[in-house]
Formats: sequence, structure tokens, C-alpha cells
Amino acid sequence: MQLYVFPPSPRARKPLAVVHHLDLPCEIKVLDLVKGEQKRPEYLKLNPNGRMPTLVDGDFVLWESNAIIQYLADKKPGELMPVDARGRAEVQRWLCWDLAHWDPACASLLFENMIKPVFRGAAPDPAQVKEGEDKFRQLAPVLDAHLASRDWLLGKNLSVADFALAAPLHYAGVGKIPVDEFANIKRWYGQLASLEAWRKSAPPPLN
Ligand SMILES: N[C@@H](CCC(=O)N[C@@H](CS)C(=O)NCC(=O)O)C(=O)O
Repeated sequence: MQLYVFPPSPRARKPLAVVHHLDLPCEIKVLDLVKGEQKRPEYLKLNPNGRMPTLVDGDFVLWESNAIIQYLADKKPGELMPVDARGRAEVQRWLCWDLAHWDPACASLLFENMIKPVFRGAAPDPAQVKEGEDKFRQLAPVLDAHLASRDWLLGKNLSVADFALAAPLHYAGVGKIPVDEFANIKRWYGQLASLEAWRKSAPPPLN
């Protein structure tokens, strides 16, 4: 398998962490978004969106990070993806919630508070920051309450959903994501961040 990623992106961290956790044979192909490598014709043949990540497994090509992590997890059934219908539905519920709500809320704060000032020399837009914070503070109590009585999203078992929701939180400090207000999320993230797969998939430091 080959996995095309831009390692600084949280959407790259999801499949990278899963590859490391499951110790899957996979060649990591770095795609430099800053150089526009995602728009090159040969890459667009794999992913017509011109975005990463993309997984190539023989003659099968898959894009969308949350689809990729489920596919990777099914290489070792029962480890990061349950085999029973209810367990799989629970994972899918959190992955859908991620794409519909959590990822956009976190991404807007990362864009305003990190990407604009650090990479583009531009100031954050206070209205966009407020909207991102408001969205985050609507969503985070749902996750925080769910984690109050659980180690991981599915209870005792780590799953791909934990990696997906944790991905943007690596940048919570610089992105000013107000995660410190939510004690259960903080505990859960701290536990996840101590996993070897999380450390191995860490992005390069910001400069
Ligand atoms: N929903 C997609 C989002 C992928 C995405 O937006 N990737 C961004 C980086 S975070 C990208 O490749 N952007 C390149 C561009 O827009 O040119 C996923 O989760 O895979």
C-alpha cells in the first residue's frame, strides 16, 4: 500500500496513526501541499479533488481520511474497528459527527489562529474566531459527557474514531481550541497522546 499525506495536517495524522498502531505495511508518500503537489496531473488521477490523504492498495484507490482509516482498520479485524454491526455503527456515528461538525469547527479555529498568522502573515478574523469558538463550545460538551464514563469512545476499546477526533487537538494550543474547558476530553486526549502510534505519527514542529 501507499499512503499520500502532508504530515502537518490533522487529516494526515488519522491514517498515519492507524498505520503505525496496526503496524501495517505501507509506504508513506509525502505530498507537499505548500509546493502544490496535490494539483499535479499524475496525483489528480488518483484523487480528482486535489487533496490528501489518498491510499493506494494495488488497483484500489481510496480518498477521504475517515473512509481510509476504516479500510485500514479492516486489515486487522477487531483491533481498531469492531466486527459486530452495533460496534461498527458506533464508530461510524462518531466519524460522521467528525466530518459534519467536529472537524469543521476545529479546522476553522486552526485556520484563523494558526494557518493565517503562522503561514500567511495575516491576522485572525475576530468574527470567524468567535463563530469557531461558539461551534466548538456547542459540540465539545457532547463529547465530554460521552467520555465521562468511558476510557475511549467505544468504552474499553480504542478505535479509529478516537484517532479521528483527536487529530486536530495536537494543535489545540497554537490553534486556541478551548479544549482545557473540558476535563474528560483533556484526559482522553492525554491518554491517546501517550500511545506509541500517536508519537510516531507526530507532525514536524511548526517553524
Ligand atoms: N474531507 C477530506 C478533507 C481533505 C482535505 O481537505 N485535505 C486538505 C488538507 S487538510 C488538502 O489536501 N488541501 C489541499 C488543497 O486544498 O489544495 C478528508 O478528510 O480526507
